[in-house]
Amino acid sequence: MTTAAPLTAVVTGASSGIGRATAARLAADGWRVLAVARRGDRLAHLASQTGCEVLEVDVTSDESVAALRARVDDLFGGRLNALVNIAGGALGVETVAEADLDKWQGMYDTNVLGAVRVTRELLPALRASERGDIVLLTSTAAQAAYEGGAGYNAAKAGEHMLADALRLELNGEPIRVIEVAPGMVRTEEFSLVRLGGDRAAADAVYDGVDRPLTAEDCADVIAYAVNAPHHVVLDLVTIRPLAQAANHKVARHRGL
Ligand code: 8X3
Repeated sequence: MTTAAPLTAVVTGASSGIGRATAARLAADGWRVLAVARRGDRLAHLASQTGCEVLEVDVTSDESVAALRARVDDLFGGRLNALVNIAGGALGVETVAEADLDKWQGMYDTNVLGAVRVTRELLPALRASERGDIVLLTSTAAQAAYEGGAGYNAAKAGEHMLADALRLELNGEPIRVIEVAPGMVRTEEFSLVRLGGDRAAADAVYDGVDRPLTAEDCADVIAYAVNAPHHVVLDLVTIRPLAQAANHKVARHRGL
């Protein structure tokens, strides 16, 4: 009796939050996972805890992403079943009038160009597997603007359009394009990074909210999508905590 070879995945942004949780979850589900991010110390910890293979990769660098492709060729024989694009995030909450263009550039570079760069480089390996998935982690910020959000709204809306165009371009090929758009997720770093390391401001984002989503909640949805029979495509999944009806409509309980 032959045993089917494990499915293979690359997860970007795997040093923390949703990327880390997704890499760990897919490894626990029996996938061979190459978890990539910029921070080698965190990757080493992930590897020791989960058995994921790891590689330091900067999605904003052509050279670094070419090295990722070489590693996929070595490790997986050039056949990749899932590319999970998580690297990205938000920088700042300035209004358009106060826009910090370096932050806007940074968000475009990681969320949009980073995802394009990695996807373009790994598409041959996804094709070669004949059972490919491209997951793009966008956000509800791609669906509705909010004050102070324009830079992040624009970057995530750009990534959403990347997903939609790619799905059309790959129609007829055995590659699913899956967009997962979370609302309020409490992770160790998302708000802290966005708010420049201001811990009190980061904690206030979740103040009084009953159970914001966790990184593991999002990893569950991604795992469901990539483990589903391959003719079933969750092309866009929006996930919010029960307490959040829309970006601006969040039930908060204070002092109860
Ligand atoms: C996170 C959702 O509301 O902070 O991607 O933009 S929000």
